[in-house]
Amino acid sequence: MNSTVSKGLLGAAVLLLGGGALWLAKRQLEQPPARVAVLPAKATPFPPLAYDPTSIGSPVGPDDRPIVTNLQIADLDQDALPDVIYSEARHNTVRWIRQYPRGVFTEQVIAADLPAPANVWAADVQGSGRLDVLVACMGQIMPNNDRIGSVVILENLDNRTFRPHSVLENTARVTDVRAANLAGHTDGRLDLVVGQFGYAQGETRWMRNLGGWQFESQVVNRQSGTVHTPVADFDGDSRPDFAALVSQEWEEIHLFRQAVPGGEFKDELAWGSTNEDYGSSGLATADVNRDGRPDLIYTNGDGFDYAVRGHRPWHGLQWLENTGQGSFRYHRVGDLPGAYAPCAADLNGDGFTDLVAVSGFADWDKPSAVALMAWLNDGQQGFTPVPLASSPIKLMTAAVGDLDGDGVPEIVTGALHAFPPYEKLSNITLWRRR
Ligand SMILES: [Ca+2]
Ligand SMILES: [Ca+2]
Ligand SMILES: [Ca+2]
Ligand SMILES: [Ca+2]
Repeated sequence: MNSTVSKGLLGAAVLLLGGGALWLAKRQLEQPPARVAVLPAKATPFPPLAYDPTSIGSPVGPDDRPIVTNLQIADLDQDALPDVIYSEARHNTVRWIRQYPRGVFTEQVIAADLPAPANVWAADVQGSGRLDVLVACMGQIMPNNDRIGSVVILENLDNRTFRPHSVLENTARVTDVRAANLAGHTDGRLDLVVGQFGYAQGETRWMRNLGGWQFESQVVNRQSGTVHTPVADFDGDSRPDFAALVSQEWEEIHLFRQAVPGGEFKDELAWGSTNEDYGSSGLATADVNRDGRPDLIYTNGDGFDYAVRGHRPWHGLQWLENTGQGSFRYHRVGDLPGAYAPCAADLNGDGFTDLVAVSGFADWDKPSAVALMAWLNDGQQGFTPVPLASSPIKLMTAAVGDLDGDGVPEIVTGALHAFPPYEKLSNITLWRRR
C-alpha cells in the first residue's frame, strides 16, 4: 500500500544524501592541501593490492538487469588460453567467453532455453578428451517446492558446438552439479555429484555414469537447502569424497565418503551453526594452509529470504581446516555483509594462500558498502581484510585464476540484479591487478 510511497521517499532521501556527500567532497578539494610529513619509503614485502575492472562478455544495455548465477574459469577448448563460462537466469542461457587471442574475450551462447540455470562446471564426462559443461537448473530461482529442477550436460562436440543432454528431470530444484570418478571407472568416465536445494524438500545425490548419457541415482541426503557440493579427497585415501553445504534452517556442512569405490556413501556432519539464520551462501575447497589436505572455504551472507535485505553482523567468511580422517576445525576469517563465492589464490605472490569473496546483499544505499573483498594471509592463517571495490554492486559469483598467463591471478565476478537498487550494474567483470 504505502510501500511504494515510502520507497520513493527513501530514494529521494538517498539522492539528497548522495548530493550532500558530493558537495562535501568538492569543499574538501577546494581547501588548501594540508602539510603532510613525508616519511622515507619503507620497504614493504609486496605492493598494495588494487585491481582495475573491465567488462568482458555481453555489455550491460540501458534496460538490462543481469542475473548471473554462476561463473567458472576454464579452458573450455583447451587451446592453453583460459576462458570464462557462466550461467545466467535473465535469458536462461549458458555462455562461453572465449579468450582468443590472449587478452581478447568474445562471448557466445552455448545453450539456450534452460530452466533457470544456477551453476556451471566444466568436465570431461565421457572420457572423450573434450570438456563438457555441466549445468544445474533450478526451474526457477525464487522459492518453489515443485519438482522443476534438472541437470543438463552440454556435450562438447568439437570445441565449438555443444549438444544438450538432459540427464535428470522433474526433481527438486538443482543448485550444483560436479563430476568425479566415484564408481572407480577405468575408461575415463566420470560420475556426477548433484546438490538440490528444493525448498521444503531437497536432496543431495550422486549419479553413476552408465555410459551413453545414462545415469543411475543414489540419494545420500534428503535435507532441503543444499547450495554447493564441492568434490575433493578430503580424508586422503586417494578416492574422491564430496561435501555439501545445506542452508535453509539447517546451516550445516556434510561430508560424504565411500568405504569402497561405487559403494554406499556415509553421511557425516562436518560442521553446523547454532544460528538458524546464518545465511550459508557458498562452499569451495582450497588448501588454505598448504599442508596438502584440501580445506573448505565457506561464506554466509544469503539475503534472498529477508524482508529487509542488507547486512547481518554474522555475515562473512570462514575456513574449515582439514585435520585429517574427515575432521574439520572452524576458523573465522572476517566479516563481509552479504558474503558469497569464497575463492582462494595467492594474490600477492608471497607464497601464502589468500582469500576472496563478493557481496550480493550489502547496505547498497551506503556508497562505501564493500562489493569485493580480499583477505591476505600472513603465512600463519592470520588474515588482513583488504576491501577491493564498492562498485559494481550485487556480485554473487566469482572465480580467481591466471587468465593472461603472467603468473598473477585475476578475479572474475558476476552480478545478480534481482532486487533494487538497480544501479552500479555489471554483467561479467574481469579484475586485473594494478
Ligand atoms: Ca581457451
Ligand atoms: Ca577420500
Ligand atoms: Ca598471499
Ligand atoms: Ca594474470
